[in-house]
Amino acid sequence: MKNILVIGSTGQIGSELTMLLRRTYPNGKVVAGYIRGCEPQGKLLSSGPSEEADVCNRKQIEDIVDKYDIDTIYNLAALLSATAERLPLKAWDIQMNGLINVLEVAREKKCAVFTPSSIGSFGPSTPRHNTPQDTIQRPTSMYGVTKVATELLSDYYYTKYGVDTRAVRFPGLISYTTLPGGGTTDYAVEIYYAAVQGEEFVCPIAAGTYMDMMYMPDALRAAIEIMEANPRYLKHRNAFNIASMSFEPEEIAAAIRRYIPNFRMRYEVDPVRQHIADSWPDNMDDTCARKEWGWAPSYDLDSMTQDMIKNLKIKLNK
Ligand code: AKB
Repeated sequence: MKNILVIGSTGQIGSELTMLLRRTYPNGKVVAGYIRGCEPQGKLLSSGPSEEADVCNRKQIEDIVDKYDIDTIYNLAALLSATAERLPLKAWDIQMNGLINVLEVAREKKCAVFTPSSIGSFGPSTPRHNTPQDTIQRPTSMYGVTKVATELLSDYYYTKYGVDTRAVRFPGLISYTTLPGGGTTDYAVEIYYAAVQGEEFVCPIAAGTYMDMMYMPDALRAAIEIMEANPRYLKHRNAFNIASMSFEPEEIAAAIRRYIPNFRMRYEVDPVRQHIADSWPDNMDDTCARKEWGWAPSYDLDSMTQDMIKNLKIKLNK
């Protein structure tokens, strides 16, 4: 049995992860933590408990951990990369002061913690191709700064206090359930909505810009598998490179045209997002995740495209 608190349960990852955790641990309690203004709706609300859980409010987190006898915290509260460039101090507050709150509660109450890192934790001096697990991490965005610090602080709490912290470096995540918002990789979600609605897509990322991407079912599985992994085999903890596909805008557009032949795309490059994308790797090497806990993705660009289009047609009545 597991009792889990998901902080940020109504966001892009949280809305799906909370539901999957409830299915995976039917005898446990999976609490959907939310902030005011982002309350859970529909199945997320009706399928289990929910509580206001502002990551910046340590007492709130502590009370929920006590009330539900929580043993694992998924801390998904974060401003994504482009938003964090606009609101750097708010990003710092949520990502760093929030993380300290979670780690302190976890230390006192003996909880395991998953706080995701990202391809954003790398920077322009990182090797671009086959980016190794252990390498230079000198990001130039505020999002990246907070993600490297998240990795370091999470490892610190493990080595200093024995808090069971583990995580992955997520690529850009693609899903049809909840939109991301404020990320550099969001274009790879928005492009499918435009294609299914028969609209021309205006791409904010320049042709030729490769970034690691992943379909949400693989990302959710990774988030659960890393927390279930046998600690004896973990040489790393915060955080593992995980990869499944890397593409640039022309390649995803071509994948969509195999199913929607008249799909059109033009470019209006957003300088903020492009600057961030140019500082991130083209593709990561995930050998350590494969070796240490058996990570393997199931989706590639074509199978993801088929599934995205099929499900968006249902969702958007097309
Ligand atoms: C973003 O684009 O900011 C995120 C990420 C890759 O971490 N999707």
